Amino acid sequence: MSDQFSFIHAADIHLDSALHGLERYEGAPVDEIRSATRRAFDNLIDLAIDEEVAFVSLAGDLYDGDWKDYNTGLYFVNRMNRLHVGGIRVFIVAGNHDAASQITKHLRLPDNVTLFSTKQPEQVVLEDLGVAIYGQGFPTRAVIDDITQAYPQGDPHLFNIGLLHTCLDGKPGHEPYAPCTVDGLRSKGYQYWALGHVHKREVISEDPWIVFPGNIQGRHARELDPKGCTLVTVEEGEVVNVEHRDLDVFRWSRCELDVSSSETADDVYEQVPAKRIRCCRRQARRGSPSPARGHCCSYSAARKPRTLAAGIPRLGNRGGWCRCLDGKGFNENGRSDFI
Ligand SMILES: [Mn+2]
Repeated sequence: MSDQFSFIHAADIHLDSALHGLERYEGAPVDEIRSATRRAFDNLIDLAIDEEVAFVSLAGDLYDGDWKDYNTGLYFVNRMNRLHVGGIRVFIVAGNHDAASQITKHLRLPDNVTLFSTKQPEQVVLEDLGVAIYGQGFPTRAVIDDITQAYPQGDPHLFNIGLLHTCLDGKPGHEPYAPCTVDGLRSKGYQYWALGHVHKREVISEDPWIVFPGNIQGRHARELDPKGCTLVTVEEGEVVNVEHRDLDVFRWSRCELDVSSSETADDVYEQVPAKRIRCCRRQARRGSPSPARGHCCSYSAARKPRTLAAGIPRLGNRGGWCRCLDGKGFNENGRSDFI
């Protein structure tokens, strides 16, 4: 058994997903927005190689549904080959969005990639690391059963990882797919549950570790704040470090504006820069550009807009870009099935 290794846990990649509600605005950096999920995924590949992780686990929703064309698949295979060259294995379970993809089923992946069965849970043992990984993908878009009941018990001599796309015990705003319970997960005797489906990062438990890493790129104004993956370090069969690493290339943050003295949308607009910059500074993380040169290119015509969502693209000296929403908040163009 290897004394120490690390792995990446990511989920909800939604490759080539549109960033909803942005492209139609004049002045929006359309090309940057369109490629955001790929560039965030490139950051994940770079991180895996830089950190020399042993493997990458992807807990579902690799794609955003059926591809518009084959380029999405070719792109993904190309990046898997990069990991192959780096000696990094990849373990994937299909999520509800992947189940909708027909072309995916015919994709030839390099042999460093394991796509778990959608029929029953499978176990893969990595002898060199002393690791067992268990997973089952979604055969159809809506899985309503607790599929973890059929997951095997963990091997007490190995470091056990469960890979699962699930709503857990129900999260507001998320489709109730593959429900399960924390107690049910605990009962398996695994050391780490690598979950996907919920787009907001959350550590559910530390003993054992049960983690939603969130998605790697916010796709609309309801997917706020830094997005990325979880980097896990294991030593002598125990988790010794769990940290979030940002991967996003375009970020949403939320700023509250006092519009009590604003009569028109233009009045609100005038407030935006200073407020937005303060907010963005709070949000700023390594690698984020200063948003000071940004401009607000569009806002709703509501009389009393109360909410501003600022997208902070990493566009170097081209600055930031943001969008205002009306007082109804983040319901504009909402899709109930986006996750
Ligand atoms: Mn998802």
